[in-house]
Amino acid sequence: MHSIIPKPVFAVPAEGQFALTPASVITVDPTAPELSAIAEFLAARLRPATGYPLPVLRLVESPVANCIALALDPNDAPLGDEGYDLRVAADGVALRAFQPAGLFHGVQTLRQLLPATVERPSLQPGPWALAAGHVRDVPRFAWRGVMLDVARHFFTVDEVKRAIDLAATYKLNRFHLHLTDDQGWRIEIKSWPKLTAVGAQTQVGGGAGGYYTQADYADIVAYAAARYVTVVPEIDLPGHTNAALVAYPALNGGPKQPAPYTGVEVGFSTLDIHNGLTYEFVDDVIGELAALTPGEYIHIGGDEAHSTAHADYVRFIERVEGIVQSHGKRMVGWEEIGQCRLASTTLAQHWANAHGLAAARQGVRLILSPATKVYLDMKYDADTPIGYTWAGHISVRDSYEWDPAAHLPGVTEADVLGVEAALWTETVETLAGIEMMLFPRLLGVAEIGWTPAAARSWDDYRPRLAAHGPRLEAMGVNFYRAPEVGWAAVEQ
Ligand code: TNX
Repeated sequence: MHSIIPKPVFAVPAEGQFALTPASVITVDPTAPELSAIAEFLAARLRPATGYPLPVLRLVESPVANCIALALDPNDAPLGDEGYDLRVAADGVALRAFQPAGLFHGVQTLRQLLPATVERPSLQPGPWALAAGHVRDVPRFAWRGVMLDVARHFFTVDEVKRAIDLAATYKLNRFHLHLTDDQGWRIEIKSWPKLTAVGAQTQVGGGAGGYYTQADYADIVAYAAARYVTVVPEIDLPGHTNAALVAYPALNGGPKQPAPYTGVEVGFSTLDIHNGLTYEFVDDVIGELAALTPGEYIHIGGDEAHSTAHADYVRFIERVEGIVQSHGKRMVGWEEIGQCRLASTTLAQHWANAHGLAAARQGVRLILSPATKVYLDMKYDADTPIGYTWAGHISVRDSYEWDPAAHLPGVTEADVLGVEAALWTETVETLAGIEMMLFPRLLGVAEIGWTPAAARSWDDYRPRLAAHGPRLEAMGVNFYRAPEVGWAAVEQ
C-alpha cells in the first residue's frame, strides 16, 4: 500500500492480508453490464502469472469468502465519475465506485497491491497476497492526458494500443493523437482520399509513413474506451499542413505546388485562409472525424502558424471553432488560439508561451503541457540517445516537481482542467523509443494529474517510483533507468 502510483488521496493499511488462491472468484453485479467487462479485464491481467482460473461470476449477493467483489454504489456520489473505494480484508476484496470508470481505476490500484511479478506474461510461483487496508481515492484533475505524435513518425495500431494500455494503468484518461503534420497525414478521410493516398506516404527521414483507415481508428477508439480513456484526435491547422497541401495544392495559399517534406522544421506551411474551398475541406475533415469520435473533443492544432498573417489566423480559428461546434464537439487548440475570441466551452493547451493566459482571461480552461516539464521528447540528460533539448533536459525529478495550479502566473487551479504529457516524434522511430521517453516520466505526470499537490513531494515519490522498476520490467516496458531514482532490484 506504500508504493501506489498515482498516490491515493487516502490509504490506511490494516492487519493481515488477502491471499488469491486457485479457488478465488471475481463477482459483479449482474444488473450493470459494464462491470463484467471491467472484471474480465482484471481477470485477464491476473490469469497468466497466477495460473488461476479466476472466473467472473454475475451474482446479486457475493459469496462471503475468497472473492473480489466489484459493485457500483449509487449512494456514494462523493466518489464522482472516477473515484473508487477499495477494501482488502483477509476474507475478501470489495471494490466500489459511483461510476464504472472509478471501478476501472480501482482495478489499477488492486494490481499494484499484488507482487510485481503478477504483471509477467507467464506462470510465476507466487504466493499472491494483497496487504489488507482501505483506499478511498478521487482524482484532482478531470483531464489527465498523454499525446502521441504519429505524424512525424507513423506507429501501428498495435503500438498505439500498447501506449494507451500503459497510460490507463496509471489512471490517465485522455489519449491525444496528433494525426497530421507537415510530414504526413495519418487518418483516412473518405471525401478527400488523396490526403492518405498521397499525404501519408512520407515521414521524417524519408521512411514509408502510413495511416489509419477509419476502421483502424475506430478500433483504437474502442480499445481506449474499454480502458475509460477518451481519444482526442488532432488535425493541426492552419499551419503544419504541408502533407495536406501536397495532396491538394488548391488549398495552398502560395503559387507553387508544395513538395513532400521529411525534415523537422516547423512554421512554413499554411492553408489558404481566403479560399472558400479551405472551409469545405475543414468541414469535411472535422465532420468525418467527429462522426468516428465518441469523445467530446476535436483538437485543431493552431500552433506555430508562422506563415499565416495574424489577422488571417484569428479569422480562421474563430471560423473553425464554429465548424467544430456544428459537429457537436468542443474545440481544443494549442494556446496560440488565446489570441482569438473563444467560446467558454473551448479548451486551450499551454505549451510554451503567454497566449494560454489570454485564453484563461476569457474563461477558457487550460490543459497544461509546459514544454520544460512534460514535453517528453526532451532528453532526460546528455546521455539520452534520442530526443530534443530545445526546452532543456527534463530529468525524472524535473517532470515531477511542479504544480499545474502554480505554474503560470495569473492562472489558478480553477482555470486548469488538467495536465497532459506530449511525445513529439521527430527523433522517435520505434515503440521501444516511445517507451523509453514516456517511462518512467509519465508516471510522475499521472500523479500530478491525480494526487493533491499537498500530498506530493519528490522525497516521497522517489522510493515509490523505485519500487515500480520491477513492475515496469514485468510489463516489459523499455523504461529509462534514470540513476536519480535508485531502482529496486528485480525479483527472479
Ligand atoms: C513544438 S508544441 C511543436 C511541435 C514540435 C515540438 C518538438 C507545439 C504545439 N509544436 O511541432 O514537434 O515542438 O519538441
